[in-house]
Parts: sequence; structure tokens; C-alpha cells
Amino acid sequence: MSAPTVQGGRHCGAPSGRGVGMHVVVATDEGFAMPAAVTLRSLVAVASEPLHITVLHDSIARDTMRRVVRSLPDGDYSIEWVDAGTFELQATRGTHLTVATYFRLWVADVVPEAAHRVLYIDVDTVVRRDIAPLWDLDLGGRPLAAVQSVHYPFVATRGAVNNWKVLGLDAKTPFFNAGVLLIDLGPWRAKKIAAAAFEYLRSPHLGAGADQEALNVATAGDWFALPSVWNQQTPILSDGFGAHLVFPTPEIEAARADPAIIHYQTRPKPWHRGCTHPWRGEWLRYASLVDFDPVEGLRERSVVAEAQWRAKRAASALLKGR
Ligand SMILES: [Mn+2]
Repeated sequence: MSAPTVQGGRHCGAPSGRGVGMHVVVATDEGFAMPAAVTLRSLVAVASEPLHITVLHDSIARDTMRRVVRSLPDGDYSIEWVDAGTFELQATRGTHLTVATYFRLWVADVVPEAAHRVLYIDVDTVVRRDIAPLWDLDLGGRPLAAVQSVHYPFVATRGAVNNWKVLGLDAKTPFFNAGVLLIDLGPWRAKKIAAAAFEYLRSPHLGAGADQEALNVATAGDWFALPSVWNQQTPILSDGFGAHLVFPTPEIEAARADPAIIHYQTRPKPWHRGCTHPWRGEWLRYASLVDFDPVEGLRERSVVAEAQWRAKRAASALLKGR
């Protein structure tokens, strides 16, 4: 299952577990390698404990792996590459979904046996503060911790889980954003969360939310709610998306003023032309330090690609009624 491994940093040979390092998984394809390098560079820069990083990828080139590794600052970390392109997909064959749709559901399978928890982070993020306090949280037996979604705060929110009623969910079941997930592997495995999520992905109930939607259905509200500073979603930065209906004002203010993880959730992304995200400067600062072409050369979508993307979005919105 494992792809060739490109090591970086001072490799930590200690057994996995609490106190000897934090397991972090990111997922990327070739196109997101540069933002992935930005996320990892920021993560390593602020870490106070050893990191065991696993990059789940879709058959990216060896040279791309080397560039990601060369992008990292000095620090105590190991990095391992796992090619998800080799994973068995028979359980879901026949659907329209791509390998990338399942990245989050494989997180538990790509960390060492001895690991008791793992942090998954999207690669459209910058980590601004040490994740050790997050790593040390007691989840009280719940399979995962995440931040409630601003766009889709509840399963019954339009666009979250279309068939919540049929699925037997309470309308007020909170719905999380899956960009930052702290997974406790004991409860995750005991409660068979991944299997339930895969089953949902194969079901006729699936909407447009892919693995995020599947994980929300699979956990059915049985997750630990993190403060929004751990996943600063873009719509929490303005008053127009109803954040005040869901989050206490001090939590919103903290997430706006001093986020631990900035999640550049909406388009344009910081590497796209026209991005006006107020924290874009933080992303650009790290982007200037990674071993990839200048951001200016990568951030523009071609006009054709942009038009195709917009058309696809519009079609999806029409089909799904959102
Ligand atoms: Mn994201």
C-alpha cells in the first residue's frame, strides 16, 4: 500500500503515541502540492512537539515530493508518502466520485498501528499556532473533534444532508466542517465510522457534500465541538452568513482576531487572482518560502478552466437545488 518514502527532517524513531509526537495527515494531488507545502511549512514552523506527517496523495511525482520536503523548515518531524491510487476501490466502484473524495476516510488506515489519534488538515490552510493544545484535548470517547460548519451548521440546513429526515436524524444535529479533524482512533474504529461513511457514499441519499457529508451522517452528532479558532472558516469573517446565530460572540471574535488554523475555504483561494481574503498575507508569507514556482505564476486559472468550473458549479446547483 505504501508508496516510495521520501524522508525529511530529523527522523524520530520513538514509538508512536501521546508524548512522543503528533500524527498529522494531509491529502493532496499534483495540483495542490504547492498549497500542501505551504500548510506543512506553517505546521512545522510552529510545532512544539515532534510531528509524524503522512501525505496521502494520488500518485504525485517523485520530484514533487522532493520539492514539498525541501519546502519544510528545520524541525523535528518525519514525513511519509502514501499513494491512495493503489487503494482498493471496489466498494465504491460505479459512482461518479474520485479517489480524492475518500481521502479523509482513509486517514485512520495510513497512520502507524500504535497511534491513538491523528489530526487531518486540509491543504487550503495555514497553521498559525502550535497544535499541541489541540492534540492533548480529551474527546470524552467521541470518535472525532471538529468545528461546526458556518455555511451548514445543522444537518437540516439546506445543502447539508438532504435526506436527514429519512435517515432518522434530528433536524438540529450539528454539522461540522471537515477541513480540520482530530480523530480518536479507538472510538473511530469501535464505532466503525469509516465503514458507515463508505456505506452512505454508496447510498442514494448522498448529496454534493462527499466525505464531509458522509462523516457527518456517520457520526450523527457524536463528535466533540472545537472552538472556531481551530478552523477559521471564511464565512465567520463577515456578518453576512449567520455565524452569530450559531456561535457565541467571543468565539467569533477570537476566530477572527487570532486563529490557530486559517482555512481558506472559499474561492478564490489565496493562490488565485482576485483573492481578497483578509488573511491572504499570512498565506503569501509562507508561499514565498516554499520550493515551488513563484505564486504569481500559479495562482491564475486559465479563462477556459475558470469558465468550465463555473459552469460545473452552476449545473450542480441546478441539479441539487442549492
Ligand atoms: Mn478546505
